[in-house]
Amino acid sequence: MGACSNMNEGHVTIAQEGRAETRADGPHCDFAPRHDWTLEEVEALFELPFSDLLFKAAQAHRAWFDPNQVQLSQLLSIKTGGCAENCGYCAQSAHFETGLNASKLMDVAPVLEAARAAKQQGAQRFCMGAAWRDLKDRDLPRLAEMVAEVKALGLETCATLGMLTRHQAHALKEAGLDYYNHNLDTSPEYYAKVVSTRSYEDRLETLRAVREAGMSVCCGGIVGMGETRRDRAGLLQQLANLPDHPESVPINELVPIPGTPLANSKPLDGLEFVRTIAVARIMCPKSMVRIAAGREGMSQELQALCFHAGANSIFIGARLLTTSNTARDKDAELLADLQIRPMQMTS
Ligand code: SAM
Ligand code: DTB
Ligand code: SF4
Repeated sequence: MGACSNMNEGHVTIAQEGRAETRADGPHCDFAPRHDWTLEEVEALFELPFSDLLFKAAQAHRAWFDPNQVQLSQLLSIKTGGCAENCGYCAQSAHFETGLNASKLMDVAPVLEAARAAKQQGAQRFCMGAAWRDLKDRDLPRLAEMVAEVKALGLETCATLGMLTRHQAHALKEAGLDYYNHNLDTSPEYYAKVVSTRSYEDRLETLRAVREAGMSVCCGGIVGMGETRRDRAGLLQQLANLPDHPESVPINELVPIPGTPLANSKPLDGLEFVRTIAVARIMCPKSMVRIAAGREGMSQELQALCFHAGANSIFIGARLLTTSNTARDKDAELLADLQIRPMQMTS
């Protein structure tokens, strides 16, 4: 990563895993990141013939990454359920009867135990998720200790704790937090149909605080919530037109949770999921594009298409936050079949 290999001047040669590659950066790169996408342009990408779309996405992928490498993250729910927000997809909202047992913020020791196990299973990044509307200052000391100790294990650190103030973002960065996950979830137009206890602008404000504190951003969305293709295009337009592209873009497919308003949403067509991945790759060419929630329900062939369309990150481990994930040995088998290797991390 770091320089685009698809241009004609200003070449630099980098050695990667014993392979010399000619790569270059600069204004002439065909797949240079852009921040001025119109909705019509994004919709036009979605409407390309499938093979043309995948070819373009694969080119964008190869311009910035080794296409045979994948980044591996593992989640842990460090504070489950009882959340004050009413996100219509979420098992953890206190507004819906989902049968989930709420729990308090975990102590540092069991979190570290889970992080060690995740590292042993091959995780490169450990993501700590809390079902909070916003972070309370009283929880900061424990979180800071948690983050510092997870980082000391040699893992990248990520957290998703709801809305943050500027000083909280700085404190987390100080503690060693590398990434903050905060999703825009869908288009600005569809957002109010999914959640009414916070606004799109609230989300953008936290993303600004995270950036200002110097952390990397993990920001994506959910598909399969009954939104239109135009909404999916609108989400990707918002993500790509941020001042800086999120370093990680998780694309979640809705995991239907009985008891939530979206429990009976019509499942998204698999090929439309692949198209969404491909468009995300083209629009955010330097980002890690993650097949996030919903992967357990996808065939090996569908996942292979997603990788071909430019996905280069997954969640590993038996659990996401409250729902199950593909078994580790099944993932190991898939990656071996596709000859995709874990990415070499630089930090
Ligand atoms: N409370 C924090 C927040 O909302 O930012 C962090 C946790 S929240 C569970 C993180 C993300 O997980 C959501 O923004 C959403 O994109 C995704 N998510 C939650 N429930 C999901 C579900 N049932 N299916 C797919 N994705 C889901
Ligand atoms: C993200 O985009 N997806 C993850 C992570 N960021 C926090 C969460 C997925 C949750 C899936 C439903 C559950 O397990 O509760
Ligand atoms: Fe709370 Fe996050 Fe779930 Fe929304 S998505 S209900 S904020 S835990």
